[in-house]
Formats: sequence, structure tokens, C-alpha cells
Amino acid sequence: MKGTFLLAGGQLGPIARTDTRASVVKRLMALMHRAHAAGARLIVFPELALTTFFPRWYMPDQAEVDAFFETEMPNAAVQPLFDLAAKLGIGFYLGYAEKTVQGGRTRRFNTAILVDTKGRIVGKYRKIHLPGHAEPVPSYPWQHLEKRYFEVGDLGFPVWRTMGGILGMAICNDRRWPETFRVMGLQGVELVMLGYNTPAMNRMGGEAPHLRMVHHTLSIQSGAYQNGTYVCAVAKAGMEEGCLMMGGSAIVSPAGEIMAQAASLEDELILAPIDLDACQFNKTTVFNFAEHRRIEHYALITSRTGAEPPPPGDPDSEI
Ligand code: CDV
Repeated sequence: MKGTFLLAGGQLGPIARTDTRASVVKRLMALMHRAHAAGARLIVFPELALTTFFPRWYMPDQAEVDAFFETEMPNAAVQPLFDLAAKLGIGFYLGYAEKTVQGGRTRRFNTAILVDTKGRIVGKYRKIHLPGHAEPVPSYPWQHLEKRYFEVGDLGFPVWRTMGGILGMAICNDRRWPETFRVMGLQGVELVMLGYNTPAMNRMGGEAPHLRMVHHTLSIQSGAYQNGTYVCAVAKAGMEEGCLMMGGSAIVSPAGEIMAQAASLEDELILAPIDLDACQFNKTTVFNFAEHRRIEHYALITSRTGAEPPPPGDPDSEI
């Protein structure tokens, strides 16, 4: 697969709260069939792709929350997708809510897996930049309780040598943080795959709707350019349980250009030809890290979390 291959993004339209896993998996399989028919070798699906985006609701009953989680992967409902991938010889990225027991402790993560062309799980990523709140905010039209329902991912930002390239994963809000891309860039990543669920409006107000798309494309285009990597970002879109989710799934080249972008807010396939060798231009010129990075001046990046402006100066000397 090294060299040129066709990459697909399988955007999903809305998933209702009452939709079964089986019905969603059918939609994923339909997209996978279309991707394969077009000649694609890898398809990227959204974040939390098996259910509605449940962190929008405050649910005090943990059993109700747990109904949105998978305790095994693959499981009976998702196995047909794995079987189809192996049969067609197509890899995939899939986001889902993961409930697991580690060291006798139940843990819950917002997770993505990478499955290779033989249907084997070759990579797992657990979302690190969890947005939102741990407690509901009554004044908001909908909640964003990822900090309540998930732990911060504990796997870092690994990359995997698989399917002929160096592949990495991230999830939704991660794309807004340059550190996400740079940590993978420092491992030579050539394709970052990322699923997202982004409401088309800011629930806190104060942001024109068109800026949401600007911020999405700005983030993935700069991440691609500054690290010489392809980025494939795939949405769950449309009016989902009263909340309009932004579409705009896109594949970005290592030069930072958008190569393909979804036009609808429904199930939609986007495709772009990938030449992993094209990553080398940026990686060996303006973003030749070994040559140009100045880590002796970057200590604050890992030693300070929040911004701390310097103390106020003399007001008379301010301009
Ligand atoms: N699922 C997400 O991580 N959504 C956030 C929203 C809350 C801003 C995002 O960054 O798109």
C-alpha cells in the first residue's frame, strides 16, 4: 500500500438515541462497500460512531450511561463490520465509547481503533483533550459532559507502522491542539485519522456559526502542513436529537490543502488519492525538525499548563 492509495472518509448523518447498534453498523458497512467499490484501501469513520452523541445529556443513572459503552471490541454487533473489512481487504478507523476493567478498576474512555486490511485491531487511541464539563450547566441548551463520562486517555499519541505507512489517531477536540499533531509529527506520522462530533453552534454563544467551520479546517490544515502529514477528519453530522452537528469531513494534503470535503450533513463518502511519499517534502525542508526545531526554548510547553502573563508593568511606560 506504500506509495499511492485511495483513502476514504465515511461521514455519518445523525444517529437517533433509539437506533440500534445493528442499524448503525449496517450504515457503516454500506459506506465501506462504496469505499471498496471506488478502490479505497482505508476508511475513516467518526468519533463515537456506534451511538448518538450521548455526552449532550446529563444522566445521573450510571447504568443508563453504560448502555452507550462497548465492553468488548469487536463484539457481536460490530463483528460484521470486521468481517466485511477482512473480506474486502480494507482497513478502518472507528470511534466508540470503551468500558474496560484495568487492575480491578472500571474505566471508561472515548476511544478509536485502527483495524488493518485483514480485520485485525492494530492500534488503539484514547482521547486526551476531553472538552466540556464534569457537572451539568443548567443554563446551556445542551450539555457536553465528556469530562464526566470519560477519563483522560492513558495511551499518549502513538503511531503505528501499518498498511504501508506511519499512521496515527486523534479524536475531535484533539485537532484544536497543535501538540496533538506535533507529538505524532515527531514520530514521523504520515496520516492522522480523526473522527469528530462538533455542534454547528457554540452552546455558550459568542461565536458566529461560520467560524465553527473556519476553526475546524484551520486546525486540520495547519496540523497537516506543520508536520508534513495527511489528515483525514470525519464528522457525525446533521440534526441529531435536536442538536445540529457540523459536517465538513475533509481530507487534507501534507501541504495543508483540502483535497476532498463532504457537501452534505448525511451519510457521505469522501475520497482522495494519497501518496505517502509526498509527506517528505515538508518533512525535509521547512519542517525538517532535526534541522530547525529549537527545543531549548520550548520548555514551557511541557512545564506550564495554563497561561501566566507577566506581572503588570509600569503604567507610565505602557504604549
Ligand atoms: N466531541 C468534541 O470533542 N467536540 C468538541 C466541541 C465540544 C467543541 C470539538 O472540539 O469539536
